[in-house]
Amino acid sequence: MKSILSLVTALLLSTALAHTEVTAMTPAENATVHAPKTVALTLSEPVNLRFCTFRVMAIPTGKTAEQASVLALAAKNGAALLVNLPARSTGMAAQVTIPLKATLAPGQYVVAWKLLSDDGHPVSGFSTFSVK
Ligand SMILES: [Cu+2]
Repeated sequence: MKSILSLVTALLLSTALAHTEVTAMTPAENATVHAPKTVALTLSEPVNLRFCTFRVMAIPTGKTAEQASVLALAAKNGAALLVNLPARSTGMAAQVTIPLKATLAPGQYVVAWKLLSDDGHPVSGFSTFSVK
């Protein structure tokens, strides 16, 4: 029984380790910056960009950052409410640069992502920054 438990634990740990994470980003989480031209993310391992979605959007009044991230990920590529330019990237990369529309207005923004991990599981997350 004990060995089965440790096997299960080992499997759970290896599953967790296989999930791709965002390890760094610019603007940094919760940073206040002058209108950036791009958002850059560093991932814990290369992912196939074809199966990943990256979105940047102003957080609508009355919405939390998490709610805004869900809206951003559900929006069509190139939708007017997004401030990132439409992307059709393919290939493997651990460094992702998201180009933004010209001169973001002051306010709070969410960066939302949905990645396909190496093990085939989707991983989504978000970060926020403010433009002064
Ligand atoms: Cu997984």
